[in-house]
Amino acid sequence: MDINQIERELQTLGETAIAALEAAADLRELDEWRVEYLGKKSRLTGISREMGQLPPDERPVLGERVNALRGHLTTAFENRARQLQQEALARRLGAERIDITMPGRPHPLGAVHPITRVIEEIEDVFLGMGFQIAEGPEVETDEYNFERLNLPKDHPARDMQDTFYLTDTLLMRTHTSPMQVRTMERMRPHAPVKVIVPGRVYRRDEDDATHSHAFTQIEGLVVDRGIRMSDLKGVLEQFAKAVFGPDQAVRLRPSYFPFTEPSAEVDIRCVHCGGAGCRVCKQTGWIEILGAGMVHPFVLDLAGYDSRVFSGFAFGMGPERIAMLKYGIDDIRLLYQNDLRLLQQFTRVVG
Ligand code: 2NM
Repeated sequence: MDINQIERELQTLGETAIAALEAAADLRELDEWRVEYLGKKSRLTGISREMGQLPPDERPVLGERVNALRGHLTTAFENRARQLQQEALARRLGAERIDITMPGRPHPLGAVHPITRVIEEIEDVFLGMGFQIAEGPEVETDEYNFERLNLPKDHPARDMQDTFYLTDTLLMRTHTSPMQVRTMERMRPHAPVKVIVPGRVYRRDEDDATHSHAFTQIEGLVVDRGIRMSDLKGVLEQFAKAVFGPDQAVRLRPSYFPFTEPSAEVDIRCVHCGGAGCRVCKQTGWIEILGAGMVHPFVLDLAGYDSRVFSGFAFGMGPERIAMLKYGIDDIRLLYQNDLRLLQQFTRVVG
């Protein structure tokens, strides 16, 4: 082996290696290249070993050539490696690119049912006036649904409410008043009561545009020393203004309920014409939305409050009716059919 021959081989080796490096298409092929041209079994390493057989004065010259080529190939390898890594990254970024101008995927949002919405709004109003909220069983006893509310078995008012009986003594509650009796019993004999009771009630009505056999009620009850009918009117006025607008007014008309005395029907200004008179209010300018009255002394006594010391007022309303007035719904059945065309109008906007 003479030095000229080796120098020629180094020359060819360099050219071949650089060409092969250019041809390496990915990081795996690049690694194979490194093993072949710079590894322990590479020709370059082989030449380094063979140099030992050359005459001593020729070794430094050739050693320098070999080192120069190794340095050159190493630099070229590193450059190619960087280039391939950048290409791989660019390919990945290209494949993963997100088009931020695309419209977002629709994310369907549930709607709050108009009855629930009205209940929650009314609850907020009464919570703001210091009321508590109580809920109770839909299956009630004859005792709590009727007897304790001054509706004995032979009372004609009991026919007013056609009842779903489950047994002789168990029934589906026809109003939420039994829960108010239960609340009084828990607070007696002298704690003040200030509570509203929302919930489902049941009556054997034929379903039509304004009646349902299952509907919702919110009843309110305040019991304390010195409660007067003007307190009732003030509370209902606050309620009417909060739910139907600050210009609202309430009007009480005499009525009859077995559990209140005196009793009243409560009107607000017509939400449709504002009081001028229209089809909705039958030209009266007023719309009935509540029943109310001073709790009958007999009901107070039965619940354990001394009616000579305590007095109270109570009222009841139908969230369905209020939802229909607020949202212009003219058939109560629309509130129970869960037709998306109605429900989607009550989607809450978030954000
Ligand atoms: C109404 C109308 C008038 C009422 C009475 C009571 C109780 F339990 F205190 F006796 N609760 N609710 C009442 C009074 C309900 O709904 C139209």
